[in-house]
Amino acid sequence: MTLSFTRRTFLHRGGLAAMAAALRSPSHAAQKPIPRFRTELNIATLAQFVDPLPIPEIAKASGFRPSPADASVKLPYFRIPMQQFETKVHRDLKPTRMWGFGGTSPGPTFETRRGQGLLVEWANELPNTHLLTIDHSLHGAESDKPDVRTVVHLHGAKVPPESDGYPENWFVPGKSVVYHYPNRQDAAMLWYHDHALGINRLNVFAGLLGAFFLRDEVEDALELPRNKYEIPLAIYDRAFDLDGQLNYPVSADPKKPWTPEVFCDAVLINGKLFPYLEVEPRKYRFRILNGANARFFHLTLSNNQVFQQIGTDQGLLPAPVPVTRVSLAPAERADVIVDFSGSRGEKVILKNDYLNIMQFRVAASGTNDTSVIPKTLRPVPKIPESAVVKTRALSLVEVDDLIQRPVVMLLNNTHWNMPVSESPVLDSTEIWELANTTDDAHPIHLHLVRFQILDRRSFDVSEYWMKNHVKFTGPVIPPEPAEAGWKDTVRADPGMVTRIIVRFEGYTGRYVWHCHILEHEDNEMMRPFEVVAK
Ligand SMILES: [Cu+2]
Repeated sequence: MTLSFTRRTFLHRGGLAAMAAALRSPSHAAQKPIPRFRTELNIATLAQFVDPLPIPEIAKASGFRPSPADASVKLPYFRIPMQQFETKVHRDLKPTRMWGFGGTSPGPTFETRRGQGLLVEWANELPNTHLLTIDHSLHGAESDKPDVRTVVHLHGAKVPPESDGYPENWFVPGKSVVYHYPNRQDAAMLWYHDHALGINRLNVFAGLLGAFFLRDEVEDALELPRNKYEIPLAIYDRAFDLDGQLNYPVSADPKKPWTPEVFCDAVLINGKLFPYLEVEPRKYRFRILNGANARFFHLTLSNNQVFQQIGTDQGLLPAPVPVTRVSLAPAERADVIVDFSGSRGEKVILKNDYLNIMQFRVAASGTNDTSVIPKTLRPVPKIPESAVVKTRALSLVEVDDLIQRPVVMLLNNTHWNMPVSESPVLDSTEIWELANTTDDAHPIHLHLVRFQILDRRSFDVSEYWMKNHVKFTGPVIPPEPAEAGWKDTVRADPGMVTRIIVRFEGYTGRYVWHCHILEHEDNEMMRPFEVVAK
């Protein structure tokens, strides 16, 4: 097959429209395989706001076991099984077969504290048949691999490499692993999800994700809304067939069912379609996770009220940032406060772009609200560029075929199984310059570390390919105020160089960095990196 490094055009962005056009044309229909879409449920036919928002249970420890780091210390021990089950995503739909942790999707929420480590036994109790169509042409998902295999990664956690959920460390039904989470990091909303090589997008789409809260004394001191006034919102899109079953889109080629990105019209929040939440006329803290495979969310409130954004992926911002729109790329998190005290007796809709996704029913009266929105939250000292010992120029690349269909997505033109090329030294600081040569934004996630965004700047992509040289074409753009905190995932915009500054702290060993569009990650847009000793 001849490949070319062309940029993507609207041609395959509009893949569904092109496919529909092909189906209308008998000559094209005769040449092309019939797309294997099952009849998709039309979400617009469903009643909105008829189901209450589910709040996942808090995970419960089943006992104590010795710490792998120090046997004299006993750590809380959790056993979380991955299972298949049926659940109703909407009052008027038949139960949907899903995968989840502890029998729910999202799985149970972990409530943990800084400095108090814990052990989790992740147990694969799934059936031997996958719910969704596997693409055996993808690296790591070949036909000789078992269809059902999982490995769990705690996104945003600073953990030893053997507990990080390396994509090749998957295990099959009937097996389990025990991971150690030391929790030696600042308060933040982390999340756990599957990370198995070549089928990660399918395992997460099937439901394998959950939230993990890490608390500390700095957060405690802030008098933020808490307990029933602090609500996790895991948001992700799915498609369903007429029987209410998950319908993961596939390409028209049965030998290569992979699709470049999956965008679906049904937006689930904590596992429900169009849920509602009864709230008091007071402040609420919402911990929002974009758990989608590929969709970017742009959240607004129907009364144009502001969200006070108080935190990013890796914890509190220096000060609240008022935003009328919360933008989240896949895997990013936003910590926001919404004050409903001005909306007594009203209904406020949470929207994604112009579409309703959830309703808040504000009571006419309520109890006294003693929570506050502090003027300052937690200092985020800038990592000095003078500390940098190495700057890495790294490219984001999409390889297309001759009719500009994406074939593979790469980091720095290297495949997953090529030798490690990024080996930062423990406790050293580096700048990573992510030159995005594609037409899409890619959320880039580094395991183990937290980092800061320095800036973004547009560059001439043609010159970059022809002369291997970055010629900037625009001004330096600093991070938006709502992303100027500690991050673990950064939006690398198309045609821009995005610079991040990272200190590699915690552990030596093998980790990964990757695009968090799961379709990209499963098709080579993931690379190992190795933190080496000083
Ligand atoms: Cu990507």
